[in-house]
Amino acid sequence: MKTVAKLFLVGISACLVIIYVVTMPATDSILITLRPTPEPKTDFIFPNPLDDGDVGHLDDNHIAVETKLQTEEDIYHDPYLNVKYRVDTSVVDSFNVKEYIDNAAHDADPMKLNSFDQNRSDNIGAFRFISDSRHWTCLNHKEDWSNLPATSVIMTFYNEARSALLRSVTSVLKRTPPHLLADIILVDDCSDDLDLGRLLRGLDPKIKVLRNIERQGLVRSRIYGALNAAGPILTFLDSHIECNVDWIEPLLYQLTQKPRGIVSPIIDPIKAEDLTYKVASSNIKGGFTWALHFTWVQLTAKEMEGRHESDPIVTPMIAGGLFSIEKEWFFESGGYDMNMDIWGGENFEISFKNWMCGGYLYILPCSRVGHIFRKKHPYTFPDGNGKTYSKNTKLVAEIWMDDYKELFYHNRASARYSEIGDTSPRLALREKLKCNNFQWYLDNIYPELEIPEHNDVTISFNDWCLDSFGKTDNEVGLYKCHGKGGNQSWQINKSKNWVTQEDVCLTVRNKILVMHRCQTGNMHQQFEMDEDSNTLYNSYGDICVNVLNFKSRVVGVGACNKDGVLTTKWKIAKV
Ligand code: UD2
Ligand code: MN
Repeated sequence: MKTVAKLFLVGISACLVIIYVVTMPATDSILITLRPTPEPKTDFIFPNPLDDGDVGHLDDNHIAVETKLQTEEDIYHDPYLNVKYRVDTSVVDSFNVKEYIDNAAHDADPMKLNSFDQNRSDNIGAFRFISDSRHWTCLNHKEDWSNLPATSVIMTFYNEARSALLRSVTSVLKRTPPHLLADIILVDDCSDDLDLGRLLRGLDPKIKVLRNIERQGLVRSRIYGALNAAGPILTFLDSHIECNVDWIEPLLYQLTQKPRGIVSPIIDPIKAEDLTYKVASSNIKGGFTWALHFTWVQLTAKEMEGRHESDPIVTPMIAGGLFSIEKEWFFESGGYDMNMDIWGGENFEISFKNWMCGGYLYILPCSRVGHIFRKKHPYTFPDGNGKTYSKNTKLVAEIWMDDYKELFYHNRASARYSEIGDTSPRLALREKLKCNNFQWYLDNIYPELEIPEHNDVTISFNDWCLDSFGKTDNEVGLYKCHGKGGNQSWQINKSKNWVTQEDVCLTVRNKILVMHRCQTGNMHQQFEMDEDSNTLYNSYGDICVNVLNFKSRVVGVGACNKDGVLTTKWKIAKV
């Protein structure tokens, strides 16, 4: 027993070290960037009256937990992905706020485990009053809220701080009229703390808890949640949020008016450092960069013309975490791409898909939900976060962005070499839904997005193209020109004399050519393109890029028009 316990401790410490090391260097590029939060304006009603909050009025009885061992029957087998999760059926019929919070994992540094101040979160407790951040005109709504459909709320979480998860769930219970709340599905994505989700069942009979047997990431977890949801509407929320007053009604009402689409609340930032609730502007929408990095952007002058602060915001993108959608439309439009792992990318796919395939995306300023925005991920990514983000966004680019995927590769070079598996089922979905193309989306939904000029070329000889085969440090060769760009698409950087595919450069290595990371000053990577003779000349070796053996498609370097060797005349053409 002792040895087992020791091993366990060693294991846990090793994990903590790994978590620390992996999360230390926050990769800024894959975090959501929020513009600086505007300070609350004077015309916001109830400006921050009771921000420090109270501990709520939940049942304070002692925990009476009788753990029933789960049997094989409780294990659900997902036919689609062959991944298992359990539905928690243990008896949990009461809940103790203090014990639940006190028994959470803690670290001496309160920012360490969650990337937000856990002590502060614990002190706030299960519930607090927050400022009603809506514009005052929202109170005069003219919509008929008497006949709205009920929603299921789906919250997936991985190693969430107990107090934050509890407050998220409590804010849903307290600020959603009971007849509009079908159930709350908590999906525990295999957190270390077995009781994190399970005990919350003691809060309310509407709470259902699923637990993944292996970590799946938020995409597959949300799908499991959706498959178990009873309501006709699905509302997805992160696990560190606080719903504000009347948050759900505007979302549900909009879906009764226009069922096929997605509605999001305005996401009010809760500061990670002190958990203060801030008010976000109602004049921003979701956008993105060509590296597929989510950004908030100001509404255009045209959109601001005659705009009222409570008008819906037509947005090219949703942030991704907080939104409502009809269950029927969610599944009919293909749910999520189940190939996406852990975190990231799914917000692009669901946004592009909705606009391109007959849906819409609105942000409704009269619905407000606070969310703790963090500066770095508090959790690990089994494959590393850069790699995972590249994979997920590459799936988006390959499936939804048509030729514009090249712009994505320009800006996220590493993605060119990510393995993404079979895209044909998602491409078939795009066919089936008779979706518009990406050009339509850009023209109609995001016309102000700047499209950098394409300067990609092919370099060919007798219809055989110079091809990197998508690999670094591997021999470059010839392949029949396919006209699709990709590994045959090159950029010629005249100032540095580089021939590149994003940040990898055509490089002379002995007599052959390989792709290697571009290095300023590396003479083996410098080629002059002579536009009269159409030759590629490396002055360092005084050599030219030549087809060495056309029959076996070998390319390499050799003397330039000397000693009877004929230098290859390349044809350069725009992709
Ligand atoms: C934003 C979204 C988030 C998601 C993400 C892109 C908001 C407010 N948040 O990032 O919902 O769309 O962009 O993917 O719009 N989680 C798991 N398993 C995991 C990792 C995360 O269940 O392996 C949970 C996590 O506990 C949280 C949710 O997924 O509840 C989103 O993760 P996050 O809060 O780290 O993402 P965030 O807000 O930075
Ligand atoms: Mn979040």
